[in-house]
Amino acid sequence: MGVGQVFSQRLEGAARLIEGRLELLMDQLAASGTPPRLLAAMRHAALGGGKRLRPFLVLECAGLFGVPASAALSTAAALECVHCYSLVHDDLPAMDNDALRRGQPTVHKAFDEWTAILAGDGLLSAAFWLLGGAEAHPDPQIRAQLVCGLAAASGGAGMVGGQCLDLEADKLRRPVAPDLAHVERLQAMKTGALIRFACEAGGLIGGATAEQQAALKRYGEQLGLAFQIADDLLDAEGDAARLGKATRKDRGKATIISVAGVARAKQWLSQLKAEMAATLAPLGPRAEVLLQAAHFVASRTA
Ligand code: GRG
Repeated sequence: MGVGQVFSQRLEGAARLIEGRLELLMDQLAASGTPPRLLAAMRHAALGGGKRLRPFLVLECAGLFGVPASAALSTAAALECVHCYSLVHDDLPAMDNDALRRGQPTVHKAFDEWTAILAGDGLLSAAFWLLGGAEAHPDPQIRAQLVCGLAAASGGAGMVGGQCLDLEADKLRRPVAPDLAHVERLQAMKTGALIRFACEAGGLIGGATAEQQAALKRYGEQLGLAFQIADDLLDAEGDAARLGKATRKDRGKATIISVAGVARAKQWLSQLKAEMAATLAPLGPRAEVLLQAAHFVASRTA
């Protein structure tokens, strides 16, 4: 079997596992009294497709240290809950105002705005419920580190802050200077922080040494940047039907493409792939699938 096939199988396997855990989560939420309308909207957001890249990274990075997928599944599901909540809120009319996500109507289109806001809130809370529970890790100190790490990655100095920087230029008609450092910082917060944390979380669960943890963090940062460059290229050049969401949404925005141009962005992606290979080398042959993930992210078409 080719290495690329190994990666595809592992990504599909991770998606199946994570979807099983998310199904169970929905059952747990139903049993604990979540109103049916809210639950239906949360299911629409969390179980309506998606590549499941972030949970895959948690499972693979924990797997580097011999951790079975079952022992990293709660953390992986928590991260996916945060990601799905961010997509629901990002799609709202007050933010990006999108009608299509993962090839389906966005949550506020399938339900309505107030339900979509609450579904996002419910998913964010569910993430921390998952991480705080004993199933996430037997050691409460590790659980506390996972909780704090996800809060930091998703909060004001992470994803939410990045979203704010992105929107304020647009909504407050405050055009930002086309400055690569600004765009890189914004993207590292908005998209990069969760991807980086997925890798770090795997290391935390697996008991990585400080050096191994630093390598996972570095890889996560490089992968997050590659993901964003690829996302910008897809917005500029991709096909909406294949992507299952609108394209050409970035026109007029400060993005890596608008600042650096398509040719330089593509060159940067190749450079990042080489850098990720060097970052992963000390983690040994088990990290080969993570390198394949880097190639997948850099050359993805959906
Ligand atoms: C609303 C707090 C808040 C944050 C929103 C993640 C995000 C921040 C906005 C999403 C807008 C967007 C398209 C960002 C570009 C990168 C990105 C997160 C793409 C979607 O992630 P994928 O490709 O999606 O992993 P799937 O559907 O595969 O899970």
